[in-house]
Amino acid sequence: MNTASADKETFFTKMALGLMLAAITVSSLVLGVVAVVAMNDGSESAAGATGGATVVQVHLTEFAISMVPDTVPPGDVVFQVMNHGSVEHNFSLPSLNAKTAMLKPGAGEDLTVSGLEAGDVGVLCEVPGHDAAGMKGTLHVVDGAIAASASGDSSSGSTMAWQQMDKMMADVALKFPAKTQGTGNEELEYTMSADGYKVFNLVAKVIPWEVEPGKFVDGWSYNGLIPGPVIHVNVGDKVRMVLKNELPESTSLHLHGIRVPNAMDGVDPYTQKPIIPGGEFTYEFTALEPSVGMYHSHHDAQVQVPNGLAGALIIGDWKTLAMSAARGRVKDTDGIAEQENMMVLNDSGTIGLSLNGKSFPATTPFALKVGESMVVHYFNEGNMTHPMHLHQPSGLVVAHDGKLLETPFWADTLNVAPGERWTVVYTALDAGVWAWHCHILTHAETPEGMRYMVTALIVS
Ligand SMILES: [Cu+2]
Repeated sequence: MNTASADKETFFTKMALGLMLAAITVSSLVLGVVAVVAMNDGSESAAGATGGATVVQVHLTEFAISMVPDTVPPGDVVFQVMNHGSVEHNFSLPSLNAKTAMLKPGAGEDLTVSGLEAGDVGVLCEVPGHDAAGMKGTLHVVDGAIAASASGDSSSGSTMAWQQMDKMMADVALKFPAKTQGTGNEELEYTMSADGYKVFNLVAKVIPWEVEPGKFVDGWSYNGLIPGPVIHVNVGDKVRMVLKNELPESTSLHLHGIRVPNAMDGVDPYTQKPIIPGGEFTYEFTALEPSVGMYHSHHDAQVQVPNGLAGALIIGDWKTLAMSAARGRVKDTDGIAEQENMMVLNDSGTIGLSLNGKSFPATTPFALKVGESMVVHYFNEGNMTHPMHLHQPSGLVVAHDGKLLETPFWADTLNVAPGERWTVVYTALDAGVWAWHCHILTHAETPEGMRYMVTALIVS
């Protein structure tokens, strides 16, 4: 391990321990902040403007464009563009008629734009569909903005001084868990109908959703939540889901991984007509077997699902089911998990790279005591496979797509492909704050620090 990553690991641990203290008193958080600022005192010497062009580091990934800095002074700008993704991308400023060539994964190009004037400049990737999936942004050209110079004096050869980078990373990390409006995955209450159905009411509507602190996007929600509310039912239950459409376009609802009559499969126009704006549709089925399912749109789904129209539907008591599959293999003696948690993955649309509808530092941490276990259901509602990694403890994978495995297996990093569900038992062995993130590194870190698909498990 090189020194830089070792330092970062140490720092994260310090930050996270600070976080635990912060849970006890607010004043300890303040002390923690003071301590970290003191620790990063060297940051005052971060590179500033020394004349010449401003350098902006541009990172292209699926499906995001990160620019550091994204606010520059008027004048000349050199965009150092790198494709960190796994498919071809380019970087274009359409209003200025400037763009790079199509860049293969791992390729880069410097793009110089002269005489930028104050104002906002839109940027995007020109591969069809990539801007709609999230590869767009805005460069702010502001009089008096601090420039990082192309002829900068960083001894590392990097255009961003390491002190500046460390400070940015610490600033972001210290905000975790940042409070934002709205939390997905709330349990949905039902009413009993006279004919013996558990009735769940859903309303699909577009809402402002705070995906990270201060960043509001148009979220496509069920009941104002992203992910949508969690629905729990028992084997044998008669289930009725009434969906009202308040979206600007038609929709439908598919019960992914749940055994239902064909007429309830939610695939318009085959099994039903689209639910038009203002319309309503009732889905009915009997819960025949234990399942880890998801309900999501099946109409204009490549827009509606990543924009937020997805939620978890669980049939059966998985705190017991999962632990019975893990019996004798995890150090939990009472046979019932203390928690059941949802981990909904997304990478596209207006929500973008996120865990349970939030991007770090707005993600919600999880907490266990030593000896306790949690059952985690991963759901991938995005367009890419995400290798999900919990630093410690490692997990016992007990079910795939809602079916118990004949041979559960251990994994500390688990690929979750689009549409898949994996159920994992994590038992807490050692106290501490354990990072929990997607291991496609561009889904977890940027030059400004941790972002996107990162949260933590706090073990006390
Ligand atoms: Cu990922």
